[in-house]
Amino acid sequence: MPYGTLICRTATGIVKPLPPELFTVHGGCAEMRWEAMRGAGYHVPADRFFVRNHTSTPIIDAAAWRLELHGSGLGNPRSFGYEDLLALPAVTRDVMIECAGNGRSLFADQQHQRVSGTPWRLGAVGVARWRGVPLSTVLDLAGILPSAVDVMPRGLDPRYVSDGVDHGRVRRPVPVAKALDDVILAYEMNGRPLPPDHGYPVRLVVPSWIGLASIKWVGDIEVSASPLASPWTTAFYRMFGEDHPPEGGPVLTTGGIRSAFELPWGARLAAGRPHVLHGRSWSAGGRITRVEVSVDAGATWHRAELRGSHVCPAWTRWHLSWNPRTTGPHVLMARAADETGTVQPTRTPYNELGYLFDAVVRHPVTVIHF
Ligand SMILES: Nc1nc2c(c(=O)[nH]1)N[C@H]1C(S)=C(S)[C@@H](COP(=O)(O)O)O[C@H]1N2
Ligand SMILES: [Mo]
Repeated sequence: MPYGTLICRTATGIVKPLPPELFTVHGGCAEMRWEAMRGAGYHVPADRFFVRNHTSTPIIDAAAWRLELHGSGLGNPRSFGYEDLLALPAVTRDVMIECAGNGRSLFADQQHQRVSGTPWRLGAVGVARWRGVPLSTVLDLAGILPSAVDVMPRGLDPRYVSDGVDHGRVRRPVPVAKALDDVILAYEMNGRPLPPDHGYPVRLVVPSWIGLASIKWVGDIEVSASPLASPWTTAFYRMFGEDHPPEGGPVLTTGGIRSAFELPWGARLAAGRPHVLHGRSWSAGGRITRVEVSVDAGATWHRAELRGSHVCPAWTRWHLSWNPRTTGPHVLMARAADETGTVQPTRTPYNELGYLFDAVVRHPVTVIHF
């Protein structure tokens, strides 16, 4: 293993505790329970931030770790140690990371369609306050050339082998324009060094793009004067299926628009008294401008009250009060609109790998006698 990397040896391959009140475990991945955000503040605390690993969390010694920059797009290829990065001017930013497959299980639940991949409900998303060095700073120090077109970071976690095919280490190119724009090489999450599961010692944070682009445990970055590809831009993270070209649709970049209630799935609420329904909405396209809530499966809609700064690329909190009178099963729905005029649709077009489910989610609750 390079740089003294050890691989964590728990059943899930995840280091942090995964208590059932905070997480639903899917194999080597852990989904945040939305009720864990009730009263938790704007940022997702590290103890409940979702984990999406292709293999398992590596334990890396920051003192021995190096970030190698190499490739035909650099005039001054070089490497950086952890302390070198800490010494460079830092930026701090609230950024959401969301898996492209977030909401995947809803293709089956709501649209009766079969898709493959981790069956996330809506908890493969989180906002944290990230601190680190702009990727552009490091690329400038490595003498990025005008001819550079793609920048490909690669993780130090084990090679990803699926169905007997070795895809190598997790990596995915980002075009130079995005890499120089707002990408961060982050070493802190919510004011503390990154936890092992979230990329310690250093990960990329790529605002507004699907979570995969935010490569964890980055060990090297290739900067190339010719276009780069990886299985994560050819075999995965494209739209496949009947309505898409045989080689797949365009490589996925930005995420979608979604909403979630800070309630358990199947929550029980007492009849005859007011409840405040809390939730969050987000869109990679821009600020959230409106959220409507339905408590009767979409028959009528009410404007929710938005709270705080309506930032992008993070989320907006909202609430609405509800006084349920009739007992029995109810369906709650939240529908967000963003500043570009995009509104959550009632259906998401099918794709085989179940990416970017953006339709309004039908959240079941039961109203009980109190
Ligand atoms: N090296 C590496 N980086 C990675 C991954 C991985 O398995 N290995 N998973 C990606 C995916 S698909 C997502 S959604 C995000 C999840 O980040 P998190 O585990 O910190 O929530 O990390 C991305 N970066
Ligand atoms: Mo992901």
